[in-house]
Amino acid sequence: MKVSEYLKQKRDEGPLHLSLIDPQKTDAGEAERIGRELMDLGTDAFLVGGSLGVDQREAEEVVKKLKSSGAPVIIFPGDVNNVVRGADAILFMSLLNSDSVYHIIGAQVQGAILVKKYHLEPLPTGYIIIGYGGAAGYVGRARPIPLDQPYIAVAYAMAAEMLGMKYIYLEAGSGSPQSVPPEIVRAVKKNLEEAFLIVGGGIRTPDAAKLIVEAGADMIVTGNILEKDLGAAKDIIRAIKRK
Ligand code: 1GP
Repeated sequence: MKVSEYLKQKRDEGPLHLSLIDPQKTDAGEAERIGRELMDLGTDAFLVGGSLGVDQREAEEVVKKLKSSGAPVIIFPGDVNNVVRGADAILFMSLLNSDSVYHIIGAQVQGAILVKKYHLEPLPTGYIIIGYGGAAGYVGRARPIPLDQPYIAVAYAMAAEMLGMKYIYLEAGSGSPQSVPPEIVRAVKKNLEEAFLIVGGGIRTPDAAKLIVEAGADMIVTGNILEKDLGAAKDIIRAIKRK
């Protein structure tokens, strides 16, 4: 089954949890262990990627180990060096609020040939950085949307969907002190037709995760917390699946 079909089916059942593994921080052995545990905890898919220092060979190993868990593995590229063999799909994304043409369309032009060559299913994604932004915001030369300006985020998300993007990713930045405010999630969701709404960055507690899915997120992404505390990840997954 295509990953896009799988995500659609899952969305009909309720909000999804995506586990982000950064190959620069987590080696293949650890990815295999964490991957198995996360599957038992009910995660729906794995994202693999990072903003800095991703080694292609290591990333390929991480992908391979996560694949053995049985859940779809989706590349979440910080740059072209994240496009590796063996994954099922890729968030083929444009960092819409970047000031750099490279992050809006340059890297995608570089990566498209590899995506085809490696038989990765492209999931067309508008990536929008909100507030803190973290490494993704810094490296991607983003002009992050202020937390008190939901309508700027809405306008970006609408433009992305009108351009044909099927996934809208609101990113607060990995390790952000504050996750994307539910008011922004709600305003964006209200103005989308069919696109999936993905929200990530700084989600560390079940309450924060619950507020974000109640505001309309179809999928939430957690990264940091998985490396620090799988117990917390379990509570987050439970909280959103109970909705
Ligand atoms: C970052 O949205 C993801 O791209 C996840 O962020 O590491 O803060 O969970 P955290």
